[in-house]
Amino acid sequence: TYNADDFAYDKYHPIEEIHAWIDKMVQTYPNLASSFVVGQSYEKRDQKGLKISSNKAAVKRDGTPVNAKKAVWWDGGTPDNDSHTFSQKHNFLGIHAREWISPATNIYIAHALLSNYSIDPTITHIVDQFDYYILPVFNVDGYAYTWSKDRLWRKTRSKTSKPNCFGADPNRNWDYQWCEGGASRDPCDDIYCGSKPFSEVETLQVSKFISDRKDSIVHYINFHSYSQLWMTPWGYTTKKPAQFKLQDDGSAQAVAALRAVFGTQYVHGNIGETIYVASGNTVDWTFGTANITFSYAVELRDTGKYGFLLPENQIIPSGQETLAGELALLKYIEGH
Ligand code: ING
Ligand code: ZN
Repeated sequence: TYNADDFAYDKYHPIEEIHAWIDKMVQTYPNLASSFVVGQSYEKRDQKGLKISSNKAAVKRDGTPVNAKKAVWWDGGTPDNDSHTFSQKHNFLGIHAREWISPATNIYIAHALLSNYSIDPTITHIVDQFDYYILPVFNVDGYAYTWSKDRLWRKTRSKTSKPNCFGADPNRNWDYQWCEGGASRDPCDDIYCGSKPFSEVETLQVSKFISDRKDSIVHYINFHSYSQLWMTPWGYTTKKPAQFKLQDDGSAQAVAALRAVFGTQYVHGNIGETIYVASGNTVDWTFGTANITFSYAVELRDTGKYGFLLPENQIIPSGQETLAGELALLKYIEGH
């Protein structure tokens, strides 16, 4: 019944359609696209992603070849697709899987890279320069649940020690300064850190996938919504790492390019000071443990008017401006 030929980039899609879209990209762009499965979720859905890789060798600006091609990872809400937790510093309630603009933006950007390769010189160059691992929906069970039962669900869907409370926050479950500030030990909370680091199969599997490739991955982005922020470690503390300026200068490039498209304003800075302290998060681990210097957490549109329920007519504009921001950041990373 569902035909991926007709994929509507200006609509939100359930998980089955997103996975069918990945297959369609592989069929349509066989020289560039392949799919990968990180593993199965708690409820046995695939954590399925799209890899974009051209056959051309990466070259430096002076034309000399780069020995081993570096890679980039993007995902839609570590957990989910979310955007929510302003519960600590701001008083919004947040639930990741509800952040539907994150997968939609990943899909828009991936399709832009594939469909403009060999047409647009900037995109052709940046696709030749890096391999891309894109996991549009990280928290597949939570995302499915936002379609079937509770539009504002954030967490995974695993059983906990409390019979009526389900799931852990996939952005508090990572094994780096786990369950310190800005995380909860109560399974009923939205920022529940889980029973132990990587208690959730979804975070464990992504961490292994990344560890296996950590020497090649130079850039990681974890998309959330909402608040319009472009952030870097640390999240577990308000302190900044020694490489903060190197990281945040990339955010500044991204935010300026993003704003030039429609005037949308993003704020950039370290997670702990820009949004709130949140320990056990994804990018603290990708930076602190996997040593991926260019690790970013981005909160997409908007600033609260619609929040998680961002209207579909903002999907393409959000995709266009975020693509511009990301292309500027990739160019910056390429030069460093
Ligand atoms: N916001 C993020 C959250 O998990 C965040 C903010 C991002 C914290 C990255 C730490 C690291 O609370 C949403 N909306 O989920
Ligand atoms: Zn989120």
